[in-house]
Amino acid sequence: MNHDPSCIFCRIASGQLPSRKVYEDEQLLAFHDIAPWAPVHFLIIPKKHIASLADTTPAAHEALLGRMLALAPGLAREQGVTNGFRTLINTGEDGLQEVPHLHMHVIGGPRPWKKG
Ligand code: DGP
Repeated sequence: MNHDPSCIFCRIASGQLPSRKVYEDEQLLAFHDIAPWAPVHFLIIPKKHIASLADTTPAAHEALLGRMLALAPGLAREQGVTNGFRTLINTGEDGLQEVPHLHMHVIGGPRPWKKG
């Protein structure tokens, strides 16, 4: 499924719901987290609906996953991060994933901030 109308991040990706956008291209969207843990906290998502990292395979998703990770440092720099950042992908119920659309958190900025 490319677009799941019941998925909040699909609706953000399609512009049906607003977000504070950090980056967009044909495949990916990055936007600020609604409940930031740190001075900089944004999410990088594929526009296509993929429920979680557990729903990816190397054959089908290697390039997409690589692009998500590769975008993080430049976008973090553009958001003013100069001293390091965390990247985090929660996967599934035991992985504490709340929104069932694959997303990578990018979290940084001056500490202290809670680990989440
Ligand atoms: P996770 O636990 O990894 O599934 O984190 C989901 C994150 O998504 C959480 O940090 C809050 C954020 N979030 C949830 N709903 C919205 C929304 O409608 N807009 C934005 N910008 N972020 C959201």
